[in-house]
Amino acid sequence: MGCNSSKQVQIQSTSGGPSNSGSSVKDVRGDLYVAWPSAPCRAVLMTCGALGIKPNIKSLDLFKGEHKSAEFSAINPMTTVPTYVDGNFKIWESRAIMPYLVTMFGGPTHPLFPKDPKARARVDNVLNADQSTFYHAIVEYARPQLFGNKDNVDIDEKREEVFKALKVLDEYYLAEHPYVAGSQLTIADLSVLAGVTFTELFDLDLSQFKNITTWVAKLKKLPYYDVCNKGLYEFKEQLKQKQQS
Ligand SMILES: N[C@@H](CCC(=O)N[C@@H](CS)C(=O)NCC(=O)O)C(=O)O
Repeated sequence: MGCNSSKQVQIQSTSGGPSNSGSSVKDVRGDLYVAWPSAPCRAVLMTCGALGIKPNIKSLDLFKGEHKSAEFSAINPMTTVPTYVDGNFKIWESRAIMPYLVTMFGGPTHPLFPKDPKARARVDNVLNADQSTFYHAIVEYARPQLFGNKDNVDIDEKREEVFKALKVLDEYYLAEHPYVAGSQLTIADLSVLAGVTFTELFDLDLSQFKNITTWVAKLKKLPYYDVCNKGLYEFKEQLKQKQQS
């Protein structure tokens, strides 16, 4: 998501996040920088929700260029969210943050990121496939629609690429077992779920993918889903209002 601005912005801590799910949640160390609609950020927020933890959430508005501030650039030179900071320890890339949070706060054998080498390899397989294929196709489809230059892009072609990627998810990963990496919920599900739900901004019809739609419906019942994904639906509403005005 590109949004350039050299504006200096004071980063604020915000309320909200996984603690609003109603279940008991433990405050944990570290600052988690997020933009609420962002898929990788929602994946990390859902990981916090699944672990029942709440770091200090710091919210950035990418459309106001808050991630380009001197303060945030000094933390993460790539100026991307999510970013997690605990003292001198700074980490970005959602698929690195999620395993870190699980092992740090859930322990080395937590089922969200299983310790068994084969089970872990399957989770890593999906996380990497998400980065390179599933979410990649979704971002390529979404970006021109959100940030302009739509005229130079064949959106139908981009949509077909999304369908091609999701067909593999549907006919291989989710045909074999109820969760993307096996019989249990893992961070791979949360990562892929955040990307797949991003397509809701465009009302993309995924009904041809029966396994995906069943899996999405099941995961949307997770007790922390609503609070961790509210930013997506608020953003969708803003886009709708913009289109109508
Ligand atoms: N692969 C990264 C992607 C991070 C990313 O690109 N985040 C977007 C928000 S969805 C962002 O920070 N964009 C700001 C920019 O590119 O300037 C991850 O999974 O964390």
